[in-house]
Amino acid sequence: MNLKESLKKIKEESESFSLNTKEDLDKFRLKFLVKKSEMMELFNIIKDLAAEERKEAGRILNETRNLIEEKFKQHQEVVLSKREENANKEDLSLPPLHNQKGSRHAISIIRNRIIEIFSRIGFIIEEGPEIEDDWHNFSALNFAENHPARDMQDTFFINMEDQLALRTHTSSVQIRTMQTQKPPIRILAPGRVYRNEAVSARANCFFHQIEGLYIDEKVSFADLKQTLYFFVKEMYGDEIEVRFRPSYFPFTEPSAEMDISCTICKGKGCNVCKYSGWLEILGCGMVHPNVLKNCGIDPEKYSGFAFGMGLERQSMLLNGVNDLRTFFDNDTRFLKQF
Ligand code: 2NM
Repeated sequence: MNLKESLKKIKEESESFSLNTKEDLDKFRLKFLVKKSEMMELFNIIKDLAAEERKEAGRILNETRNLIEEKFKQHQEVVLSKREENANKEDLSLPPLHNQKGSRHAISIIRNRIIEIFSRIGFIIEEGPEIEDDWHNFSALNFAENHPARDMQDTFFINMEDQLALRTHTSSVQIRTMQTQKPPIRILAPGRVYRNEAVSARANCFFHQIEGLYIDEKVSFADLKQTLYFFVKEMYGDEIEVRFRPSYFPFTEPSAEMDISCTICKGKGCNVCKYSGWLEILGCGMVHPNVLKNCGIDPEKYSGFAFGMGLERQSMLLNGVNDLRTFFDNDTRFLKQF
């Protein structure tokens, strides 16, 4: 086969060669462009040719090599720019990165914080069932037979025959504890409670409470005030101001509500405290003698105080959340802020 025919064959092969990937380019280069390739080996023929033939042979060799080189360069540019484009796209075939860390729920954080503060002064945790009977949820707590809270409108009953309902507060846990333990009693009852209410930014059909109870000989209202002072200073800071307002609960007498100076405006007046400078944060009082009696504790010998607070409300005040429903929408963009 003479040089012309060999070059023609190589030219045809190179023209039908598809050059779409990096691998194609590598194969092409090995076949036509490296020193030991079929194409380049042909240049060795020149030295064996007669002097008058060399010029023409060199010309057609160079012409073919240039054509092949040109094709290679053009396709290389296209393939490389395509690779760059793809490098900027996400590669869906790669294994996932395991960096989706969860976080503790805002309500758990506030509950743990409150428990930690009270545990420093000797309170321990008690828990009880979420489905309660009428006696533990209402009667033992000195609710009158016709009290409106016993109404279907306020309470989720699940069995009318046995008067079983979802607990409306965790006070039923305190009742169970007083029935089974002897004073001194110093407990916290954290848990979920249920109320048949229209859902809004400030009310939900379930929420979370922590209630506290302290029973011993000679426990006074001064003990209650000092304990709760300690709690709010630890919780909201030393500068916080406190006031008590008289209130009413069936299970305590006297009863009070505790306010703190507004955490947003520091008492100057803003729309969070409705321009009063104060925020209501918990209810409290001295345990009613009837409640002690109902649980087999002698009210002549023992007295005690109790208090209760909503966890959603505490978290809203501390973190500036303005709609309590967001705690349970389970939108991770909200949850991971805490
Ligand atoms: C509150 C406010 C005031 C309370 C009373 C009792 C019990 F069982 F000892 F009588 N437990 N919790 C209590 C008192 C709860 O929540 C706003």
